[in-house]
Amino acid sequence: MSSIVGNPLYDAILAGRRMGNGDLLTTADGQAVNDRQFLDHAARIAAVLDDVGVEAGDRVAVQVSKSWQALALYVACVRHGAVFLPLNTAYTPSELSYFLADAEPALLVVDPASAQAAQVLATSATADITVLTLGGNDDGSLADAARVISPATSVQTRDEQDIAAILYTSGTTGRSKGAMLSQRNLLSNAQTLIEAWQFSAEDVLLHALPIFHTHGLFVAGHCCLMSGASMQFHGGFKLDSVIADLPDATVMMGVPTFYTRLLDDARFTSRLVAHMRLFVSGSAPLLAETHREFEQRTGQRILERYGMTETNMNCSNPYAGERRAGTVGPPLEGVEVRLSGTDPETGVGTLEVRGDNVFKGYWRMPEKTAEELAEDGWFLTGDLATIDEMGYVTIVGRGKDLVISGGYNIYPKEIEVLLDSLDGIKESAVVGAPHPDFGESVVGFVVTNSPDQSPSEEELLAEIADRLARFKQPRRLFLVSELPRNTMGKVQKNVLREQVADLFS
Ligand code: MLC
Ligand code: AMP
Repeated sequence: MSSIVGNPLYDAILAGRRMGNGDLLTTADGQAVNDRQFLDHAARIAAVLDDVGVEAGDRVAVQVSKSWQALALYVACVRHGAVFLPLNTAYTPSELSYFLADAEPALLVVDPASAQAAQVLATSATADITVLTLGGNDDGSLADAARVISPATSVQTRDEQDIAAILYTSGTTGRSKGAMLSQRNLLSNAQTLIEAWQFSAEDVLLHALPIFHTHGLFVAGHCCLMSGASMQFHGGFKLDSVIADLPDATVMMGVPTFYTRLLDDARFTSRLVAHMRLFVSGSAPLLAETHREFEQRTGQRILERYGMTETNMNCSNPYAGERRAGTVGPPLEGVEVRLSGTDPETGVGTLEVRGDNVFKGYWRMPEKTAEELAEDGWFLTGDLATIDEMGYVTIVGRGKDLVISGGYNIYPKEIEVLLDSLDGIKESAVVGAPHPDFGESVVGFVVTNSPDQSPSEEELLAEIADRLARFKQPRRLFLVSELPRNTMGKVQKNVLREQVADLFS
């Protein structure tokens, strides 16, 4: 395979910034950050990385509030050749300890408020982990060090096959897997999306997604960084701030919850978004009904696309052609798709994808990698789909036991393992129930050892509260005498899903 030397990902970011007008972003509270400031800050952080002994290929685990300095930390890692490992800010210390043990980062960066807990975890880890802090207001030890250090002058050479990031994704076994993404994976997908969605230096993207996942960091972040576009950089999705900024934006990317929340607000009108050229939705299914309501209200059709942490973006409805509600469009340029195990009656099969976008495997899990990523490059997504004669892909369900709540993936197995480990619990089953705001929400069924002395729903929820990120915690737990099983003894989750189909409506 041919390789380009230099530092392809960093070079593409630099080239992208040269195309712009010098402005990178404005924060929701009005701070303007230009390209020079941003790149200088990234070079300073790169110097700090060097100073604390981070070497090319070392992992840098980051669990910090969203800020432009946190984005600069990502770019600093790319520049320095370190492997960026972002973590959801909702993860509890017990979840964090797993990632530290598995990834063995050289550096852990956390919010100042979490410094003490992080130091305890780092001290008890087998790897030698330095802890630095970075707060949402550019406070903390990393921020202080970056302010006084001289910016790095050299850029680490990287091969495009080198790993640039590891993003953890939960799995059906309950153990999170680190998806290794190379410079090539990230760069090729960013270039494809910029072309497909016609990004230019004229664009202003309203960025309200978290930057610890593919959607906010690579899809939204790279499209702007590499095209010269600028961003309205929000700390999170706050309806009032989003509505205040929309008139000056040209593009917004979001999970379906963003769009349903906007539609629930009377201030969201066609006039408000007259200046917008593109709304993109992904990470979870967008209801065809939301798509239609959106068009009726604004006159604009949402562009739905489909991706995964392991693959970046695979399919997208066309920018110029027909955007079909309920479908995720044809494969993107350079991405191949096919179905396996197709049911001849329904045409539904398991979707497989192949292309430069597909990851290099799971960190230190060769068996798991071999199960899902074939040697010839085809990756088994676990999503069930149909493909029509025009090549449009429709995701009709999931072969994997997964709940997607507000765009966050939650694997029931992880919650079941935790519930089963509690005193007095015999077994449990966790399913997703339809939810008007989050699309799906987590609900659990629990069988206790002794019905006479069983813990209450509240007690059980309290017991898991500090061991599981809030978004993964069941919104309801039902104590039942047994779980429905088929003749093979397998829990019938479809029966449980039916029982809670109207729970949140
Ligand atoms: C927050 N909470 C959630 C939640 N987000 N619960 C379930 N599901 C979620 N997604 C909880 C909080 O803990 C809190 O609980 C309450 O909900 C409100 O908290 P909040 O901080 O006010 O959250 P809110 O602003 O409502 O957040 C909702 C959201 C956010 C939709 C804005 O979850 C979000 O930004 N989601 C985007 C996820 C994303 O980027 N996914 C991309 C993955 S990449 P309580 O009870 O304490 O009040 C990927 C690949 C691809 O999938 O294709 O893109
Ligand atoms: P993650 O593991 O967080 O990267 O989430 C990837 C999963 O999100 C995919 O395997 C799909 O199940 C789901 N997903 C992403 N985009 C869409 C979409 N547009 N429609 C339906 N499901 C989606």
